[in-house]
Amino acid sequence: MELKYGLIAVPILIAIFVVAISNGGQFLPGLDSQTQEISEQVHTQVADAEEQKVREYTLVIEATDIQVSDNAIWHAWTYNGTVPAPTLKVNQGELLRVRVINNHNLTHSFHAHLTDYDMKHDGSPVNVLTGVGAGSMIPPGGEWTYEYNMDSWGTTFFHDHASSEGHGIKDHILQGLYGAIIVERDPPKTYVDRDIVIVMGEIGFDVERTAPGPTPYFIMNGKGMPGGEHALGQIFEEQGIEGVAAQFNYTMPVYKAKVGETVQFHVINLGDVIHSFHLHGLEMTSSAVQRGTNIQGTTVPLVQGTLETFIVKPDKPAMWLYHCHVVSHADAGMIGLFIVEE
Ligand SMILES: [Cu+2]
Repeated sequence: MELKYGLIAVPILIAIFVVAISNGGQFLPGLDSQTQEISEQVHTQVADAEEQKVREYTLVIEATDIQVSDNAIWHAWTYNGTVPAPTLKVNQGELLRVRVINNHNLTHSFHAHLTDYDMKHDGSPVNVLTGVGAGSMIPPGGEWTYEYNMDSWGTTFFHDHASSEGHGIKDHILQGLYGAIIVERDPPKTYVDRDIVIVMGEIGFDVERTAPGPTPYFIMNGKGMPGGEHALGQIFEEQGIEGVAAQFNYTMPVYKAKVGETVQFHVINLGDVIHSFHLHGLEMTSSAVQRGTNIQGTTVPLVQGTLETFIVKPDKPAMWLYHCHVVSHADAGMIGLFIVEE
């Protein structure tokens, strides 16, 4: 049976491709790449007679209901209403200042995997134990402003580092409190046309099932389609290409780029189990962990709390699948599409 499903999935993806080609090379027109906007403020401050640019963001922690499938609502906890949080972009040499307001009914924090900051901005339980920056573990209704010097460049991430009675740090993170930080190097990488952030993980504990059937568990950017490729094939059989398109950025993260662009993927595992990221059909050149080398076998291994950044240069129109190569996770929902248009 499993072989049969695999054989079905391939022709279906080819069928999607043919539909797209017959449409003038435009894959499902009207679909915009998914973006998460966040406003920022930039100004210059003078400290110790040295000028430094300050980049400021505000994040609000709040309960957010997310319809993750036709039969499930995730009562998530979010920074600014999305999972993952909006990506914070900052330049090497700047001061990153993040004001975090806690509008949720539990204590939370903002803990960034960065290296040049005062301990009072750690956002971990040690702040409470030592009394240094105890407020960085933010009680309900409170706020804290975290500051970091951006000495080095690259991609990293942040997450809640609090726990509460009945909910460990695992629950606090998987409920949705995480996001990426991209530190642009000085001078900037002007050759990158597009950044795509993908955070892999498992869904939090508070998912309400509203109808029978499987619900998403393994997710990328908060999205997962139980049944994976097989489920996608069934949707195509029953509802045609429109049914497939209806899943885009609903149960399946979908990103677009143009032929000839240089696209940088930032793939992060903030789950509690190992994930791996496999992108079909494109040479992946590492710009982080394996810097400068091609990623062998086009699969990135990601243990918990790690990331890889890589560059692809698509040279022809295509619809490429990407998925966790712990393939049971792909079956359970971890699939997505990278669409390259003329
Ligand atoms: Cu996985």
